[in-house]
Amino acid sequence: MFADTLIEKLQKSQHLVILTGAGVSAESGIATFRDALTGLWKKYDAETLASEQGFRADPALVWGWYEWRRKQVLQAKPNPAHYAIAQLAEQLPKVTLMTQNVDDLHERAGSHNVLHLHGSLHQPRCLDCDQAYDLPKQADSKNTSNVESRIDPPHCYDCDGPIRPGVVWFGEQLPVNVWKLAQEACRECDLMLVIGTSGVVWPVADLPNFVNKDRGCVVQINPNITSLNGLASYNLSEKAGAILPKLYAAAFT
Ligand code: BV8
Ligand code: ZN
Repeated sequence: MFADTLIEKLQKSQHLVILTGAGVSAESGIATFRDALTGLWKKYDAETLASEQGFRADPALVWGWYEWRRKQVLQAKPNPAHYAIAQLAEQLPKVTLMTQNVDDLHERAGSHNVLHLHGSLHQPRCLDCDQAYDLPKQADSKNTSNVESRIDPPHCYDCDGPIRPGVVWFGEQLPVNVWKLAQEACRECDLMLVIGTSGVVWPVADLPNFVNKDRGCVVQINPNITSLNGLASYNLSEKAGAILPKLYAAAFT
């Protein structure tokens, strides 16, 4: 099933980087970013809704979309891919897990210190003063139906500004410290697994290029071809939830 060289590299890794995208949560029933544009939102494109301009233009439309997505996440469970990733971190001396996903499924599968390159659905904050806002654990009751709907965002306790999702929108800079840590980890690692990302969004799409060509090796896990296929030394064209437990078993049991 796997090349001996790949298994050996995984077993001997002194610093493994794992970069995940929406594909790792797909088998938990979380729509990937582009698929998430259904219903009320299907006539919009992701870059419009996932932007400050989009939010300012229609806060209820954008907040409703994020509440719908947050409800999906609250009802979802980690899948075997998330658990296999958490197990790898227990087996190896150093694993840096970085994700483009705004869900908390890695954490709920037992992963720690996850670098959220594009923020999180669970850290909303004030658009005007940046003050954090505590969302109720369950998604907005008005949005219990399956029909996607507009929801007026709550307002800041301090300045009454509108509360925005705690994600990195298009046109926004990634969290500076998280980005720095991600670049450093990719430069230093001896092996990088890139799992379930289309590699179209920058600057994250550039991270595999930071891996040292002599010392490092990039492995892609994605049932589809992406822009990374040329760069990766191994392309495992399988679903993450199916192949990661097998890869873990081949290397560590
Ligand atoms: C910035 C949070 C500057 C929000 C997200 C032209 C060229 C280059 C760059 C640009 C350009 N025009 C504009 C830009 C910049 C822009 C960009 O990259 N645009 C793209 C569309 C071209 N980038 C930005 O704006 C970034 N910021 O550049 O700031 C700056 C600098 C300094 C100071 C100020 C400003 C910010 C980008 C972050 C955007 N936020 N998410 C939210 O979630 O709502 S990005 C969002 O889309 C996701 O996080 C994800 O990263 C990305 C893609 O989403 P998906 O396609 O759903 O997911 P993914 O890519 O992960 O693909 C799914 C994959 O899974 C597929 O390949 C599929 O085959 C695979 N799969 C499916 N099932 C499975 C599977 N794999 C394994 N197993 C399975 N079962
Ligand atoms: Zn405020």
